[in-house]
Amino acid sequence: MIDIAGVVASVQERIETIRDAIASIEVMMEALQIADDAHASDLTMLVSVPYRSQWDTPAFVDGVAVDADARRGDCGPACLAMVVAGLTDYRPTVDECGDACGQPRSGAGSHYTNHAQLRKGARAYGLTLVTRSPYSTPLDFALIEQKLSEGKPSIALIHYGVLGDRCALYPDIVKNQDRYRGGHWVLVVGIDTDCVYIHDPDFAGSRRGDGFMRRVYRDAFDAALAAVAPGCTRGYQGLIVA
Ligand SMILES: [Ca+2]
Repeated sequence: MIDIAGVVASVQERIETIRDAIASIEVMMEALQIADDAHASDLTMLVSVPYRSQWDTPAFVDGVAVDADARRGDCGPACLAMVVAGLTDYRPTVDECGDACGQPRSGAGSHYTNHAQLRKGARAYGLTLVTRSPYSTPLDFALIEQKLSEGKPSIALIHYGVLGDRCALYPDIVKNQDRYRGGHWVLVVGIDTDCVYIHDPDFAGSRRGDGFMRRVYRDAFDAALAAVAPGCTRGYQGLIVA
């Protein structure tokens, strides 16, 4: 004899148990969604750009030739090489970008690049770089964020010594940066509520990887961007991709 009423009660009890379990999962999923939304509101913007070091010796990285042997002060051409690799089908070496910029390989002018040289170098690869400074429109967070939202990194001129003084993330190389008080071109590839992410070409050898998406607190980066490096007339300058 089957106790129909007993079986029905048992099934109903199990259904209630399953309903409770589903309700718990729904609550959990809702909590996860809230957490995800909160994270998304951090305004993280990143663009994917290959990294190049200004100290690269002739080699292949991910199947692409890299070489930055021709000059010492080639942080500018290194940033240009990254922009070109990120936004075009060209994969020039840093040395080739230096040549395109018209930067001498030795003697006077071989230790730095200026705005006009970087604009000239970009044109060789079909890109238009536009100078930004307080004389027109300063290169600030608002402009950097706008360009990142367009999928374009920006080349910023920072006072490297100021950044070194305030960077808490790489204390073992702060002294190296402190000794360098000049201007330095870096590529801004991302930003969020706390930090700016830069491809800093001044990383070599075993530390090369640390130059990739180097995370710098916003206030530290802002101070380095605002500071007037020797040889520069104003802070907040750099180049954006048109
Ligand atoms: Ca070099």
